[in-house]
Amino acid sequence: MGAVFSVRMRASQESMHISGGERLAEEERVREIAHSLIERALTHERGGPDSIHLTIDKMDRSDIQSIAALPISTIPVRDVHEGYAAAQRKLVEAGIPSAIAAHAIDLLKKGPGPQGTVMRGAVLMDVQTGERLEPDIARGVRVSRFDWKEETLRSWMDEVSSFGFNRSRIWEAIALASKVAAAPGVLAEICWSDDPSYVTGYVSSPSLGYVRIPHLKEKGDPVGGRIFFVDRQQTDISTLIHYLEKQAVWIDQLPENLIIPSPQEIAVGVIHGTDERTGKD
Ligand code: WAQ
Ligand code: MG
Repeated sequence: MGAVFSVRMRASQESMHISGGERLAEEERVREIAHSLIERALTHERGGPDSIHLTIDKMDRSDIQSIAALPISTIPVRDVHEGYAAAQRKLVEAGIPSAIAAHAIDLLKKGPGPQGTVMRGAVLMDVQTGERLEPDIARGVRVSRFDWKEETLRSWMDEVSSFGFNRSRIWEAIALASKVAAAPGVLAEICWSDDPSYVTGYVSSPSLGYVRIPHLKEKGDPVGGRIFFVDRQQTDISTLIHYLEKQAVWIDQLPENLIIPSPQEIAVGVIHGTDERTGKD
């Protein structure tokens, strides 16, 4: 067996975040994956980059943790008002105090970076106080060194393709959310894209799984981000950041019920937006 490498890309324009990507690659796939990330950086709808960073690090195979993917469900909302209400409800179900959940949704709406900008990484929010715990509030904490095992992704694709979920944007987000949900001390996550054309977001947690919400912003809005809700009684911040940034994680198991559907949900389950992640975002 060859080596495993972490392949990471970030692209920016006048130090503003444009796009990024994180993968784990078996040695023979490093070139192909690096190529697809560079293609993404050069063709992103947020704009042309003036700087692209590609970082490739060899990993120690025996240090890679294994986890299962979160199961998917979709809440059938018709517009952003229903979308925010659904996100709020799900965060409360995941144990986030109502006021903190509302504060988090407001923060993503206005842009979590300084002066309403987008961040390259995520906000860490204290679930007790709503305080921000990430060391750099312009950058945030970037989750890295995670990916699907190739054969696990292939079986996942086979099972979800009839729902239209077999798209790179979705499997990348599920991989990230699964790593985050497995972090000690993280109770839940909320996310929507900063890509102007992509309006579906999600709330996730170990008990909820990955809950898609088809409208969390209006089309054309270039603001988005991620917030991880942290219980400081369960973890210290530097241990958590080390796990999120440095601990390599394979998604190599599927959950028992991969999709948690309702007939109503299946009807709207075929997703808004048509992009494929490779190359485009
Ligand atoms: N670690 C931490 N934060 C990140 C990371 C990362 N690896 N990647 C992105 N972010 C943050 C960053 O602030 C971005 O501005 C923001 O998230 C949005 O990133 O249909 O496409 O890659 O089920 O634009 C979710 C719904 C799509 C998919 C999310 O996010 C579906 C998406 P994007
Ligand atoms: Mg984006």
